[in-house]
Amino acid sequence: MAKQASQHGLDHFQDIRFGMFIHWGLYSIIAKQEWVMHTDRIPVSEYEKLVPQFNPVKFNADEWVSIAADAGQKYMVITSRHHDGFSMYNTALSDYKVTNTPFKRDPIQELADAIAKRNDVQLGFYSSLLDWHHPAYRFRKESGLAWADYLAFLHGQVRELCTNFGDIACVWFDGDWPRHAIDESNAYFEAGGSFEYDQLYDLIHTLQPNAVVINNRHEDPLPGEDIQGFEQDLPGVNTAGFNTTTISPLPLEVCMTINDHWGYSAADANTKSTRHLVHLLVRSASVGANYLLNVGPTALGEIVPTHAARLRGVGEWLKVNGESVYGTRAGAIAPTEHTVSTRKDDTHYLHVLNYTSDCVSVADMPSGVTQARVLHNGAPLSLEQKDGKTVLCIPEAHRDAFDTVVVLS
Ligand code: FHN
Repeated sequence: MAKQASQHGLDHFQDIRFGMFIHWGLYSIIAKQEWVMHTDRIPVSEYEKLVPQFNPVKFNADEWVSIAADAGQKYMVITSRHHDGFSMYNTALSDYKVTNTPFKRDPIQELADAIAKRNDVQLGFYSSLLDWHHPAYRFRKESGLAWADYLAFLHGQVRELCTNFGDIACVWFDGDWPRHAIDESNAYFEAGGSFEYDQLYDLIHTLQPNAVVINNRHEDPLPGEDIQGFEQDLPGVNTAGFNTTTISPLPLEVCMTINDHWGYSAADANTKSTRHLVHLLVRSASVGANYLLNVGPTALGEIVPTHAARLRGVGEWLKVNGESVYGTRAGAIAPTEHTVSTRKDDTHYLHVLNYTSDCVSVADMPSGVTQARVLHNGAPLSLEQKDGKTVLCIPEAHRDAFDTVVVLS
């Protein structure tokens, strides 16, 4: 039987609820998102010309970690290597890496060091299963290499990620999508191989027993995966067009972009409002899912100021209302268009997201609830029974602009 993360790791991952996703790499220079090598059909030899241009002189690991911490994000998942095959840390397994750019520094090591100075954020790694650059992935005929060489590289990098940076939160795989393979991702089918997930996952669970494994396959989870992930949609919803609507009993995670792209895209000004981000966070929490919210830093190494400001806005809300998110599990009160709920044992948190009128009626109030108060100021609210429902009226003075949390106990 495949190993899983420790129970402590699984519980902890669910307790922390909110993370920062970071897509950062050579593609940030072109500023047309992380798939630009594929969408613009850039040959490897041309794309490699970005290497001597990468010099993110404004990168400051302490600042990135403090933005995440201010936002209330408890983990950061950064692209150690995206589909373009460029490693963003000083891997011993490739020369195609950040330390061979004019920047010379290892930003992931710097993030790990910045995180080690504090105790409120953890590091996790995105690792791409497909690789548009590695000679053993797409270019076996030309290079004379075998699929086994690619596996040795992939597994070797995962070993590095699990040994070089202290305790990590997760390893987050991407690039194996059985239901919609692209040309380049077919390379491993052609090789007749597999990613040898059993060994890969066992490696992680042995080296980092508390780290969780997520594989963004848009499919039911495989043995050894600890979390089921959903991309750009809440669990069970499929507006993005590639998510499975089947929800497994595993803990869940929703990943989303703060605008419309993962990697930096200069033309994308469609940043989600702080209010909407709070709603997506609590809607995720209400169905038992973490919310991993992506930013795509610039080629100079900055988190876009508007993105940082929106994140900090979420953090302001969490400073007062965090009790209704961290350490909670899926709510017992069914969600409606305007309300969702989270739960910690016998305490229920009703999140009032929109006011169509002054009062909210709850059809399925959990038995035993006799008291209600507003979380941010402690104001008591009365619970009235009407037509078989519990009605709560929230005076305007007690409302929060994003989400008024009512504690029901
Ligand atoms: O192809 C990637 C994409 O670039 C990005 O990394 C997202 C993040 O979930 N995952 C893939 C698409 O499913």
